[in-house]
Amino acid sequence: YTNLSVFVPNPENVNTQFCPAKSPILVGPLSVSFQTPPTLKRVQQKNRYVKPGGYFSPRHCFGRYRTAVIIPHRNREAHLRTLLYYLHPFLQRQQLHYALFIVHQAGNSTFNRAKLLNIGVREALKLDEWDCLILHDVDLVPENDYNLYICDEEYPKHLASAMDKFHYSLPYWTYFGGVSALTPDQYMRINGFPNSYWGWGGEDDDIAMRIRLAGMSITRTPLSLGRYKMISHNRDSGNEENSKRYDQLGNTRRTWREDGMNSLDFKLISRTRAPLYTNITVEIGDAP
Ligand code: UDH
Repeated sequence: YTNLSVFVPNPENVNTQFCPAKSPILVGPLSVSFQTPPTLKRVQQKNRYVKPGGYFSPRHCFGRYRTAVIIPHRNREAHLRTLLYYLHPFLQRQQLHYALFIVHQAGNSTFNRAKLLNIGVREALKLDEWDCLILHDVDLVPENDYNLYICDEEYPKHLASAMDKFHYSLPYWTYFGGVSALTPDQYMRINGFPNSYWGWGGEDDDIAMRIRLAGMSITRTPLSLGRYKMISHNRDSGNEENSKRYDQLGNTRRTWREDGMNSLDFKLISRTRAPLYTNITVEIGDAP
């Protein structure tokens, strides 16, 4: 990790012009189906311009946007392979400079999605300058590549506005779960995500509240484009429902300034460049 930035201009790239503002190679609606998950080798073969660590730069023009996709993960290898299979080509068609970061929670303590995302942001920002941070569940596959993985300069953006499990509409008006996009500046303005939601639920509503408390609004991909298929699964062991979440949400306006990026504490076990993503394995402690 001495030479941190991978975004040097592609030496094969004779054209130093910026990519067009609108990628000409988007296809719109995609057909997504979950049968046997592909092997990593197959995903690699289909994405031969992806560099170690899951980095990509467009080959025939200079990408306008640098996007880091951060995925919280534990024990969902088959979902991860499926997501990689669909997401790499999707991002390449959007002509982004991008990289994928998998933040892997080590051990068997209670899962903590939001804390893993904070860690992913901290580590990704050490490696490169990013215009946009995409916080992405492992089991959600986008169904339309006009749903651009770039940030809105003014407000945090919710990308998974129409999931199949919610009948392709929002479950409620302030919903901010699944896949979202914040600039590093927006992320820091809300002090990142809460570290204190252990187990399933509540952290996405806390984030939505932070956005409002920091004086911003939520913007969204239109429902016609923000369509996602969820790979169906049962609730994971180690990610039981967080029964404290309603109490916690009642306190967010008092806690958000102290609980977040400025109180983030974890132990980095390893950071490695796998062929299709950067893997960050961490110990994050356990619920109090
Ligand atoms: N995650 C993991 N491993 C876990 C738990 C969560 O990787 O053990 C990550 C993964 O990225 C996942 C995200 O955290 O996409 C969110 O967790 P989730 O998928 O459990 O949450 P969601 O609300 O599903 O999507 C709730 C499961 C309800 C099952 C109902 C059965 N019909």
